[in-house]
Amino acid sequence: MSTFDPGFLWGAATSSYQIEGAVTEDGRGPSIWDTFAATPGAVRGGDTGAVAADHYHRFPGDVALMAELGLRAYRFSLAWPRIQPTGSGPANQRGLDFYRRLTDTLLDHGIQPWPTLYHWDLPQPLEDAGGWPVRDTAERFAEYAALTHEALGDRVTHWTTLNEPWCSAFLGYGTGRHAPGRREPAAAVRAAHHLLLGHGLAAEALRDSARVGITLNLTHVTPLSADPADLDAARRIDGMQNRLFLDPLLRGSYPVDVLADLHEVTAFGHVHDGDLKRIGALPDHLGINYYAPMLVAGGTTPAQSAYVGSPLVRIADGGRPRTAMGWEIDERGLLELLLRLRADYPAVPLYITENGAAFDDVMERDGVHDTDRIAYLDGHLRSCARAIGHGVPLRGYFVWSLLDNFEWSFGYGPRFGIVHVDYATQRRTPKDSAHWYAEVIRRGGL
Ligand code: PNW
Repeated sequence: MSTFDPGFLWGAATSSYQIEGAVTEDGRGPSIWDTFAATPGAVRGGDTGAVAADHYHRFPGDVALMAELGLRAYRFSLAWPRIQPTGSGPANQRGLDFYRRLTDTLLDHGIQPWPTLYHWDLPQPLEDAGGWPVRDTAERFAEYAALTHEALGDRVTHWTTLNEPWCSAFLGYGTGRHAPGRREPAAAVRAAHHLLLGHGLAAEALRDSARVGITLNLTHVTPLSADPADLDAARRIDGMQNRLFLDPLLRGSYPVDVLADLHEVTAFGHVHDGDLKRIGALPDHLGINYYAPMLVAGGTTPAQSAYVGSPLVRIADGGRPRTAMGWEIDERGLLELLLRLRADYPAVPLYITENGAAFDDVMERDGVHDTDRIAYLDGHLRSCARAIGHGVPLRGYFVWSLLDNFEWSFGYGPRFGIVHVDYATQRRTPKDSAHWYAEVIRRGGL
């Protein structure tokens, strides 16, 4: 007996800049990731998304492959600079046509399209005007959402506004490890708010005829010990990684302890009256990207980190095996996270919109024998099943990723795909995990 009900949505995920390539075709404008990847030292090996997995040209074959695997849904993102090359003004029809063809092909194969409006490829002109730290970017985002909805609304039932605003804000404007590569703590906090506001405004533009959600990268945080410094570190990291986003979205307010932690960084003067009401209109679903838990401790030497306002925290070693990203493998964190969401927040339908593991060429025998990935996915799906058994409203699961792809500042080294991509020939080969996942879907569970 499987705990997954027959309507459980089984899918796989990708994002535009990581797989499409064709960055100058059909009127696409430059995004902050084109600019960032071209900056010496920003991406390992000088890799860029200029060609990536060439999905822009190969999407019909890729969709046929999804159908062979039996996927019920495909989560992908729309490249804003294909649709509005400069980030504002009328829609570029050739850009929209690509997504019309993609969604039509998916629907022809019985696969539900799950588009995300923003997976990090901000049109460069909007960054030149200040980027997410500037309020106007949220307004531009809502306009883009409305244009896109007009063009694709007849084909799409479930929209996601943003992917992982934490990364956009704190890796993009805090540590500078992601585009646009700025290291300005106060700007990062403003960016987080304007991303949330952009979500709220976009949701208003989409909601009349569709379901609208947002995807967060959440984790389960544990203190290293019961030492007060470790407990405080755990509270802070949970605050910045989880509650800074969950609370405004699901409770309509920022967590007061996090505002206090950030007091030295910014006084939150950028939050206008009425913003939290718009942000806090409950989403129709919440997407969760989960990869690893975090074990944290209080530190003594201040360190520059993504956790703005909390320089005295450090990430401890949990002693578990790690993936090629250096992330510890522990599926118990996913179960704890899901139970915590049920306990602390209103019950909105949940979807795991990303979960998966990266290995490199050495770890994956002949590129396709990925036993470790199967073990990772199996363990995490067991956590999902247990959470459902405890009454968590989990409605679907998307593997990250369908294809090996451009892993941001790590370039093409780490491979997350259940399908291997030979970048020299663009040949796709399903790995053992793809066959295993197809069987899970066919059986409707483990
Ligand atoms: C997510 N971190 O990114 C993204 O949504 C995907 O595009 C990406 O490929 C995937 O996870 C694997 O990395 C993250 O440093 C990138 O904490 C970095 C972090 C978290 C998520």
